[in-house]
Amino acid sequence: MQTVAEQPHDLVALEGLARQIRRDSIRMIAGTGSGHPGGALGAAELIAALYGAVLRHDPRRPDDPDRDRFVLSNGHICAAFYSALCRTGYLEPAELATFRKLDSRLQGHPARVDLPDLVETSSGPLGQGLSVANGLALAARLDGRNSRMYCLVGDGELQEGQIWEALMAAAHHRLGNLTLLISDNGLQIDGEVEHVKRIAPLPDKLRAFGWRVDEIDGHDLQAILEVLAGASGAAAAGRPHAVIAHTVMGKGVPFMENLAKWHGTVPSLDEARRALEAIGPSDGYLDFPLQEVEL
Ligand SMILES: Cc1ncc(C[n+]2csc(CCOP(=O)(O)OP(=O)(O)O)c2C)c(N)n1
Ligand SMILES: [Mg+2]
Repeated sequence: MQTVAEQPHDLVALEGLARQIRRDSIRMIAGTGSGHPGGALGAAELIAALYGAVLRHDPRRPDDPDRDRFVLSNGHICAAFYSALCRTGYLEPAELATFRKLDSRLQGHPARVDLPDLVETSSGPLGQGLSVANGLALAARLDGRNSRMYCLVGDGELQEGQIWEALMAAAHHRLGNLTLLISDNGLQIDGEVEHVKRIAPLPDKLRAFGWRVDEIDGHDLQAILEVLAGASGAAAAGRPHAVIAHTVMGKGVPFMENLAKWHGTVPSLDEARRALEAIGPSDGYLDFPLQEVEL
C-alpha cells in the first residue's frame, strides 16, 4: 500500500465525495427524522480526505490487520462517516436509508458490534476515542505493523478529562503513528465552546503536552492532504500529531452555518430540500433511495 505522500490525488474527486457526504447526511437525517447535521456537514472534507485519499485501506479486505485505522470519537456526526463508508465501497447505498432505525446496523452512534472492523470502537460517550486510538497505536508498534491511527474529535469534546489523560499517554509512549484531528468549529450542543468551558489556548496546550501541532482550514482539501502527508513522514518519529482543523458547523448550507442549533436539530422536509439545493448535485454519484419521504 502507498503512503498518502506517494499517492496522486484528484482534488475534484474529493470535492465530489465531500459534496455527496453532505447530501447523504441531510437525506439520512431528514429521512429518518433524527440525527446531528451540523457536525456532519462540517467534517465532510476531513472525512472525504481520509476515506478518499489518506487511509491505506481496502474495502475488499476490511479486516486487513495492516490497515490504517479511523476512530470516530465524536460519534454523533456518524451520518458523514456512514456515507463515506458507503461511497468508498464498504456499504450498499440502500442501507443508508436505514439510518437510526430499529435493527439497523447504522445506529445514531456507531456500534462496533454492528459493523466490526469498520467501526474501530463504539462511540457516543464523548472523550473516549483518543484512548482507544492510543491502544491501537501501541498495539501496532508491538506487532511491528506500520499502520497509522487517525482519531477525530470535536472541540467541545476536548472538555472531557479523559482526553487530557490520553494526550499525556500518547506523548509518554511516543506514539508517532497517531494523528488527532480536531474539528474546531467553536460550537457545541449548548452554544459557544468559549462560554461553556474554555479550551483555549489550544495549540499551546497541545504543544505543552508534547504533541506536534498544525492548524489548517478544515474545508481546504489541499491543506488537509498536505498536513496529513507530513504526519507520516520521517519528522513524525516519536511524537503524536495534532491537527486543529478550523471548521464551520453546518458548512455548505447557508442557513445552518455557524449556528449551534444545528448541532442536533433535524431539518424539516422543506429545509432539507433547500439544503440539498444549496449543496448541489455531485457528479458521478446517485442519491440512495428513500421510500418514506420525497427528498
Ligand atoms: C461524556 C458525554 N457528555 C456529554 C455528552 C452530550 N453531548 C453530545 S454532543 C455534545 C457537544 C459536543 O461538542 P463538539 O464536540 O464541539 O461537537 P459539535 O457540536 O461541534 O458537533 C455533548 C455535550 C456526550 N455525548 N457524552
Ligand atoms: Mg464543536
